[in-house]
Amino acid sequence: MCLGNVHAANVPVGFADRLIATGLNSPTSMTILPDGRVLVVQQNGIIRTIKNDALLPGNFYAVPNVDSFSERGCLGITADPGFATNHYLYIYCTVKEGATSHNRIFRVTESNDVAVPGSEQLILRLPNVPAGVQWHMGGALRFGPDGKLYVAVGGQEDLREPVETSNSQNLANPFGKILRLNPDGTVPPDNPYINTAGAYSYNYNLGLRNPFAFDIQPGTGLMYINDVGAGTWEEINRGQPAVNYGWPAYEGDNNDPRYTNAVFSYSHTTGCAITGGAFYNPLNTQFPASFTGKYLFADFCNGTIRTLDPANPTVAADFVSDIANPVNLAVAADGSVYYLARNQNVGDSADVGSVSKIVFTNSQVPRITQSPQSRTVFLGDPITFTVAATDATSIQWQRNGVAIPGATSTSYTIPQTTAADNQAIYTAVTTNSFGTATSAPAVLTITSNRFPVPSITTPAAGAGFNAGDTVTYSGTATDAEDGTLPASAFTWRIDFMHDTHSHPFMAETTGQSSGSVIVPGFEADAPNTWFRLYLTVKDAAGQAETVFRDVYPFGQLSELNPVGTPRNGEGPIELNMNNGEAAAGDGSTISLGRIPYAKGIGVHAPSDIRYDLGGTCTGHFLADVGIDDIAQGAGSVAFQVLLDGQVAFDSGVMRGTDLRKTVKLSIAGVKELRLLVNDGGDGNTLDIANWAGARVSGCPVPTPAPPPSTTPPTTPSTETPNPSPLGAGGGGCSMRPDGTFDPTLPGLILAALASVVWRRRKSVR
Ligand SMILES: [Ca+2]
Ligand SMILES: [Ca+2]
Ligand SMILES: [Ca+2]
Repeated sequence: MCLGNVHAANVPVGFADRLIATGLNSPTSMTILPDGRVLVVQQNGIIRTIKNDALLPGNFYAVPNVDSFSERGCLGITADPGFATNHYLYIYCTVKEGATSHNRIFRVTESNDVAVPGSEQLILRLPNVPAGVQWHMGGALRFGPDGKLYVAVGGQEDLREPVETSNSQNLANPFGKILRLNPDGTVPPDNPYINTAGAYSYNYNLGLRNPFAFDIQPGTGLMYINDVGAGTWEEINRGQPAVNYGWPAYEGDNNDPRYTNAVFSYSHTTGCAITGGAFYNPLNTQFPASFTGKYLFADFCNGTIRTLDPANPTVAADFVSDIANPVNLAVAADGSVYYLARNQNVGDSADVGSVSKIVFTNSQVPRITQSPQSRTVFLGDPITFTVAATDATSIQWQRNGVAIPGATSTSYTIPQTTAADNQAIYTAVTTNSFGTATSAPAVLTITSNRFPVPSITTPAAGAGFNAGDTVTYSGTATDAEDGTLPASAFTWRIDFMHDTHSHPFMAETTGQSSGSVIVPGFEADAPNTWFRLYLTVKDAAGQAETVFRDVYPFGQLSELNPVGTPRNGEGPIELNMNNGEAAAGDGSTISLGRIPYAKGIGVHAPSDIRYDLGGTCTGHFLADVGIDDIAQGAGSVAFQVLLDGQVAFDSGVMRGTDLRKTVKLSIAGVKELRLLVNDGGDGNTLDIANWAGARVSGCPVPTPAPPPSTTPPTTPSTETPNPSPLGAGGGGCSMRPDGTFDPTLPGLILAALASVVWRRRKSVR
């Protein structure tokens, strides 16, 4: 198991980030008790106790019959305001009941750091999760100053339904709402919709998509709700009774008087999923006074905690960065701030969740932002340790506590390891005029056991899929000591990827060298989506190696032959790269708002491309459009999509500084797809435009187009060590791409949070 890759977050001068607990399996939420104990909820229903900042062995509670498929599971916890005397805790979980599942709020009673056996009391059972829905469960719980229990419930729809039929706009159900209930589960008689015919009587407001977190400010009762967006905007909404926040009519601000705008929202150029939220109003203030009363919120994708001032919520201030997938925040009574991180860019285990806390030390010694990692290497191979620190004026590496002469830079390399290096401990001591800070120790393990060599056979590199397909995966593994490894050595996992984050699709499956999985009867409703298949093999000595393969949906435009010769403003159009300059194949990875796209069409205005779809497709044309980041904010273009000669999409003038726009058009029965880009009316300097992630869905499997002059960027072979942070694991945690791999892709993020929408394809299954 690989637990080592938690690194310190980047905190401001005077603060410190302290790792409290590791090895948590997909944690989702936590609550801090008045005495400082922390209860951490895992998605699988296991709840753990942290006491005196140490993770206790054993469970606080194991919730029975939890359904933790995809985003379902245990998602929220809060303590009763009278916890000191009644010891009540309220928990939100998806629970199986026969063939159906539903979310429920229940209560357990704590005693001696565990839940009293048999103390579980059902508070409120929500209606069944609609059949097949896997995302947007919500789950956060908080008590208000009125003594009522507030519950955030997700829309429980995977797709963006029409307003008229959406759950979030339907008062008859609890989905996409904040609920308000008495702690015993009865309905408060002053609830806002209590006299509305047909309304679900617990509803407090409506029009939310996936309110994954919210908090209520001590003293003022101000409620801020974090609503995870679909493709463009993350919102913080002020929680009020009988207010409609507008999903799915709108995402982000609008001028429609029926809906209430967020108090603060941010686009997907600065994040992708708003997660934890907490007001800084602790019993004992520890942080500087400027923090008091601020709202702290986290973003899963960009790894930040920022602060928002409720008195002036137009701009958020930076606070903490470089957290690996924060999912939850909580303020302790002593004024420190705890956060849960998933850390799942490691890629080979779900057991890598961690709890850390941020404290104010008022110290100005250097801050270690990344400690060297423990590593296992083969005898004689080189090894490099690295450290990152801020405000350090010098660095000195130590081996077993003794300074290494000349080792004074941020990295330290042993060109050829020897047996004497086994179990040596390496640290980096950083110094400035205020004092020193020493990194966490890294242990070097020297092995004469060769790493196993996994290889994915199917899907083959370049293979695609359609919704409803049965996809077979298989692989082989050899090992220098063990020979061919048996099926028991294999572990498979599949993530569904979107932009720079991912969703779990197939959980880790051990013990088979091949298997199959059915791609559900949905078609991706967003560009830049694919599946990533991981194969991890372990040799007899337990040494593991992981490889992965990306598998894209069929219908990528880069695999379709255009009709005739496309028009392009500089050189030929480019496949799976931006236009670059006039030469064929000289582009780089398509990038919009720093999001990379492995697929798509790169053009330069003016451009005109036509495709013959033959009238046989039933799905959509999907693309993200914008000027490539390579233009560094320059350029101006307008995109148009013509379907059988009719303008179906017109972006208007888009400049290099504008956000990308997502195009989704029905192409049922459409014969000709035509993609036009003009120069925006001001000439075509740096008009490097992308049809990023462009593809057509619901089409017969296309005939691949041979792209002789526009081969994709060179990909490392399966024998090449992964240069990305993915490969930075400790002993037994290295990972390499198998087949197609874009070395510019950032570390993947395993998300339990949907910010992508799928469309269920009614015609399949
Ligand atoms: Ca071996
Ligand atoms: Ca070019
Ligand atoms: Ca222009």
